[in-house]
Amino acid sequence: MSTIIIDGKKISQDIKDELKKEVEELNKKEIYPGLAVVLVGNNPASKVYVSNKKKACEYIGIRSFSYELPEETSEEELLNLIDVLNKDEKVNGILVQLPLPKHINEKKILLAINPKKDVDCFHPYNVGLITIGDLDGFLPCTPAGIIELIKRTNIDIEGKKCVVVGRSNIVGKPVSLLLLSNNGTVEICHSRTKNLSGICKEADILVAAIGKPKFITADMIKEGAVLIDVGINRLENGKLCGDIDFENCKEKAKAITPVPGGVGPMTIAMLMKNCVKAALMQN
Ligand code: BQF
Repeated sequence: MSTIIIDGKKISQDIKDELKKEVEELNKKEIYPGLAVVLVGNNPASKVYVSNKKKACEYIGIRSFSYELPEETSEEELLNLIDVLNKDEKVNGILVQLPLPKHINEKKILLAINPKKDVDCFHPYNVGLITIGDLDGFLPCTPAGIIELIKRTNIDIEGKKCVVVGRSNIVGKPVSLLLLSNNGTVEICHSRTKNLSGICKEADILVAAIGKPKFITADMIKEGAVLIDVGINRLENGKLCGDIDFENCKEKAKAITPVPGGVGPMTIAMLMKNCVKAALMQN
């Protein structure tokens, strides 16, 4: 059997086309979804991500309001902007691009965003809803994108042994919760895990969100495993590579996501989905 290369670019395009139609219908009812995109500083990767998000808004027909603030912006200034956006009825979703400059307390900023406009699903209230298994509100973008990739490839999660490598608040922890809500049996591994290799080798579904290029090698995976690569690492030659050694693992896997063009585009598509949901909830 040949390996399925999970085409995140194609699947995200399908989702964006579905959303485009939905927004056309909303427009007929005079509902115009709007997203505020806030970027502080000059992180080159953040600039690319923000540009990807604005382009997706434009494609779908979501209004985007862009705020590009200098690196020296104070925490108070940013909090003031969030306060204005929280009160602005044209703004259904507020996205503050992470990471923020070191002099700004990220936690304080995320707490200030109105949970009803928290399209990244980073506010503790929304994280709490995910934790108690209430998936009716916003879903965290990268984790939701991963679930969508798996489902749209017709892979069952129920009863499967899912191993998540990485425990970040943005990916590792929330994707574990979503896999659990989908009746997966979930094990979370991290830098202090003993026998990481042995645990990975038991996974039917392996999610790699470590941040180390080609960390997962063929000897660490089970024959026929589904491999989801969240890593975006830039190599010295300028090329992007994932946390999974793609060439080395792909023969052994049942399905695998590429980098780029796997999970990344899905993150954007699910953000757009949250924006449309925000507009619906607020109207
Ligand atoms: C692709 C992100 C780490 C930290 C903060 C498409 C994106 C990436 C890759 C993208 C990411 C990663 C985003 C591809 C947004 C995903 O073709 O493979 C899109 O724009 N992402 C972010 O906003 O913040 C991050 C990763």
